[in-house]
Amino acid sequence: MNVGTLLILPLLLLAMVTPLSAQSGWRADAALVDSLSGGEFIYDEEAVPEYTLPDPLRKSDGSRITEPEEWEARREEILELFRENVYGRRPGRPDSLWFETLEVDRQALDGAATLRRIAVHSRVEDRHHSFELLLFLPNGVLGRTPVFLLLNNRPRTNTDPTRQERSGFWPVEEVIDRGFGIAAIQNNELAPDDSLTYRNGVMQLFEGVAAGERETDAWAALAAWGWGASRAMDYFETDPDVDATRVAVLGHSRGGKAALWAGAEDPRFSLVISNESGEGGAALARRRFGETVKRITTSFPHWFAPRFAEYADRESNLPVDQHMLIALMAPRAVYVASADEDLWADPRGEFLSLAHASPVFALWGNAIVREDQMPGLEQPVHFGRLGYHIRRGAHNLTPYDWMRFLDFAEYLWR
Ligand code: GTR
Repeated sequence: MNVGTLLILPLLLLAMVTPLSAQSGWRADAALVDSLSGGEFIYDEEAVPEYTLPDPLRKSDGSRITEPEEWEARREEILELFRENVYGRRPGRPDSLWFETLEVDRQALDGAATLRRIAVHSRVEDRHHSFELLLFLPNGVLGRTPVFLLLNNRPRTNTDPTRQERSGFWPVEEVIDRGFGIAAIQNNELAPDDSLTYRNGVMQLFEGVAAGERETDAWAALAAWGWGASRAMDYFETDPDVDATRVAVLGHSRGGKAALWAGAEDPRFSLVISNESGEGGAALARRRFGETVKRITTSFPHWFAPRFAEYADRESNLPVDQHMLIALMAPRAVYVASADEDLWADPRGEFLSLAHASPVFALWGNAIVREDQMPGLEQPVHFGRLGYHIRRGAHNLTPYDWMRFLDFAEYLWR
């Protein structure tokens, strides 16, 4: 960028203020945008290229579906496109799967909850894999309890079952207080988050010791983390205290991308929550705002099927965009959350995905979400089975976000 452009940028941003704020309750903060826009990445609405999104309701034969009964076949087409081009193909349940109770503490949180630590074991041929599932359920509840399952992409100290360390990333006490169960798995136990070692987890269970080139549609870390979520769901279905028909899967950032793909691959999750998942998650790739396909497949090649990297700088050639990932959840429920300083994740692109997924949910009578309905800061909205908020502050998963997810679940389920 030359000096002239740099000088003119703040003026351009000022000019943007009126039309954009009239259009939506939120716009990128001008000062922040100004400080970020010197590099190769797009941080201002004016620079977003024109794009046309693929229509989630138009089948590959060119016809357009209008009835809920037609969705399943179209959904299968979209799922295949995402497997082939973005996340890869993950295996199903292993030959043998069993659960071992490592600990039960009926007096956790001073008697307010029961803690279970479960080892989830899998065997394929002579290979074995296991990972741990943490679950707190409120005590004194009649009947089964809905559960929020976090795919933890942060260090294990964020999900400390002893509660000596408390983190807003997994606010057990607050969630139990509101009568919900809360669970977590550690992504690293399924696939280490590292491009050299990511195959040393559950991929080894299915493939043996990793060797050689990967297929263009091979599964990768995001799919492996989501596979773990499905095995956790297998456990929930066996636990008489859990309401397996009301399990929400959620994650933050890379964990949010994995949660969305987990919900797409496994329709048993009745609520799917993305917190600031950005590129490869809720944000529309064609906007090229903040992180891009090129950047993410260069920094994190181990998250996606190898084919995805071929769309670097060619986003408009993708047969899908991320609104179709959200649409795969229909007619279940989806909540998307953004943060105003997290421009790397493209808050507006995350909201627009939800809006452009809404015509699919409308097959069941859900409201259509319009582009101009993006709410202002900390004004959560529930559009039927779709929910959204944008929080003040930086890239993180906080108790504020959790409480809004619980509000949405109460509105859906109570
Ligand atoms: C970033 C990455 C994002 C997001 C984030 C995170 O470095 O570019 O896509 O996933 O990490 O997981 O916090």
